[in-house]
Amino acid sequence: MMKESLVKAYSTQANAEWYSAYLYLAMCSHADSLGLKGFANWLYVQYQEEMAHGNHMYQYIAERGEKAIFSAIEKPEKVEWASLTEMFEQVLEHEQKVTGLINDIATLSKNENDHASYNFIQWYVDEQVEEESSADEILSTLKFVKEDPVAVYNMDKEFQARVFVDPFANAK
Ligand code: OFO
Repeated sequence: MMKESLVKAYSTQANAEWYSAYLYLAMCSHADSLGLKGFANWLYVQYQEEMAHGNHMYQYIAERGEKAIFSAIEKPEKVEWASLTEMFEQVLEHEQKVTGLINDIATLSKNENDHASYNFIQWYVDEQVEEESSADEILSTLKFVKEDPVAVYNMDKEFQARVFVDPFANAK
């Protein structure tokens, strides 16, 4: 059993994770339309990770014997980006925003004296450090090379190797 405030907060966050997935899928589609298969692949893996984050949160609510609250998933605020730099600026900004949401949930879980939820959310706290760091690294590289075509080509090749690994595979 969970307090109502936590059921609401975790349901809202599951929705936010699924929205993140949707946003990255829109970015994937944009990269694909530019012929950047590696960037598209990187963003598709990002989409898969966000779906897993949302699903895992949903499963946690169910495991605690509660019913998740469902609401509409917003459409991505953008489907076109003027440059890769602009796109990755949005990735970083988005992840920073999500970090704030996760921190709020950690604080709420603690204030509600729900140690299981506080423990559960720590995985997401750590994940956000990694998410911000990888977005920042890509953004810095894009800025450094000023989107030089050869550098972008090499990045694109490198990003083709990224594969989705279900972070919760052992938890099922
Ligand atoms: Fe769910 O990790 Fe990004 O947002």
